[in-house]
This record gives sequence, structure tokens and C-alpha cells, in this order.
Amino acid sequence: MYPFNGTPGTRFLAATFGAPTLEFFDDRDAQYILIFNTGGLVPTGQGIDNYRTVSATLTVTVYNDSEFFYDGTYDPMASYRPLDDPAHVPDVDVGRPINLFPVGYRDGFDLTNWTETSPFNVVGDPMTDASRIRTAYCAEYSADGVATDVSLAVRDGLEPQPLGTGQADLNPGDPVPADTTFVFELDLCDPGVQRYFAEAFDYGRLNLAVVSMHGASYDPDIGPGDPSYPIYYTSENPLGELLGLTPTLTLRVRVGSAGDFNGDGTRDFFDVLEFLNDFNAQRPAADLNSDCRFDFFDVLQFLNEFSS
Ligand SMILES: [Ca+2]
Ligand SMILES: [Ca+2]
Ligand SMILES: [Ca+2]
Ligand SMILES: [Ca+2]
Repeated sequence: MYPFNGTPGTRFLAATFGAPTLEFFDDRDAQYILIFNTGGLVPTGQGIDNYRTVSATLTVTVYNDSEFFYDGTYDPMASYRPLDDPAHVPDVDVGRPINLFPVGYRDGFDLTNWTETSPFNVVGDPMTDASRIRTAYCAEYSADGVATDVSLAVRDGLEPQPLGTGQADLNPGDPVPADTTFVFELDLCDPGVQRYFAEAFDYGRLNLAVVSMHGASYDPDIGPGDPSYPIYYTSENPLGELLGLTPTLTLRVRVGSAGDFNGDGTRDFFDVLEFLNDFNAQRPAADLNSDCRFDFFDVLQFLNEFSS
């Protein structure tokens, strides 16, 4: 999702970068949207109350060699503001992180009809103003399923919490070598996030937005500078496919009641035992109300689901 991408959805490579100081552009200018068809793996149509995502891990692999620096921690939005902006705060570590967000839609698009070859915009003209017109965008979701576009988080003064920040087997500030895999352990401790995943599994498709705000230098006199941002293998990339460098998603999802905690089709003593084991060990499977705390409310919910 980039205003001047002539071949969306079929490229062998995709980039992410930002333009937080350019008027008429989204701060998160080039976004890499991933579509996972989950229907064959997670039963669809169960109703959104019947899915709970226990864990999710995404990987994407970088194609370009040593053109940007590794930062595995979140950078505040104000650190992307121009130096002469009174609201600017310094970036305390070298490099910029790669973050992951849910996907929101506008102008007639939604989870069911937005595809990898959908256009960047159907309203407006990116040649005059490319901001706030992309059909799919990195988003935050409320607990009742309402999306907020966070593509302009810097200028909108938002501090959106990503689903995850990419981790690589590198030291902070290292140049990132080609074929480095970034791993995102998703933070699922949010009712809006759980609902987003539940709606995805209910329909059978999960879309995620990889974004970063690495600089994309451009000098009007000399043209584009050297890339200083990540470029990733896409699922279309033959080499990436051969070498196993295309994006992956690993999920653990509970479908249906937690009363049958071990998922063997019956409710008995073994479900109670396994729940209590997971609860005592504070494993995510036992955090039944998805608040990342292990307390009375999880036990109560288990007992309710077990006996209902
Ligand atoms: Ca950082
Ligand atoms: Ca940084
Ligand atoms: Ca059972
Ligand atoms: Ca809990």
C-alpha cells in the first residue's frame, strides 16, 4: 500500500518507510499488508465469541543488505517529528523499529472484499494529496470493533500501540544483513485485538500491516538516494519461496468453549486439572478473559464455561 505502486499485490519485494515531514503523504507512507487465509486451519463461522487467540507469531525476512540499522524497541511518535518542531523528542537509540498493526479499511472496502490487488485509493488523487485515502491502512481497533487509521499517528498526535515490534538476532544498532528474519510475538492482551482476530477467523482471513518509518531520502536535484529502509521478500518471490524466506504466521487459537479445556470433546476432571496447571504456571491458555492477568476472573470464567 504505497501511493505510486503500479503493481500492487504481485511484486517480488515490498518496502516500508515513512514520510512524517511531507505534507500530502501519510506518515506511514509505504505499508506492507499481509493476507493469511486461515479458513483451512481454523474453523470458520463459529461466531466471534467462540475464538480466543492464545498466541501468534509472525515472521518477515529482509532482502536488502545492510541498508538500515536494527532497532528492536518502540520509538515514540514524537521522535519522528522534525527537529525544529517544539514537540520533537530525540530518538534515544540508533535505527527505527518495524511494527505490526491490524488493518482497517475505507471507501467500500472491508475484510471480505479487500484483496492483494485492490487499488491504493478509489476516492481522491494521490498526485495532489495521498493522505487519508488508502483503501487499507494500519489501524487500532476498539473493543467494539471500530478502526482508527494510525497512518498519520505523528501528525495526529496519536501513540498507537503496535501488535508487536520486530526482533532479530542482532545487537541494537547493527546494520541489518540480507536475509535477516524479523520475528513478531504479538501482544494479544487487548479486547480490540482479540475481537479483530476473532472476526478474522470467523470469516477465514487475517490481514496484518507491517509498517516502519525509516526515512526515504529524496533530493529534488539528484533524485532518490540510497535506500535506508527495509525491503522484504513477498510470498510471490521465487527465491524467497525456495529458501523459506517468505512471511510466516504461527497461531494457537481456541475455538469453542474453554470448558473442554484439553479439546478432547468431553468435559471431565482432566479439563479442570489442565486448566489449573496452566493457570498456576501462568500460561496464556489459562488467561481466559485475555487481560494478561491470572486471577479470580479467569477461574470464574473457566467454572462458568465448564458447567454451562
Ligand atoms: Ca527504539
Ligand atoms: Ca530508534
Ligand atoms: Ca476435555
Ligand atoms: Ca485474565
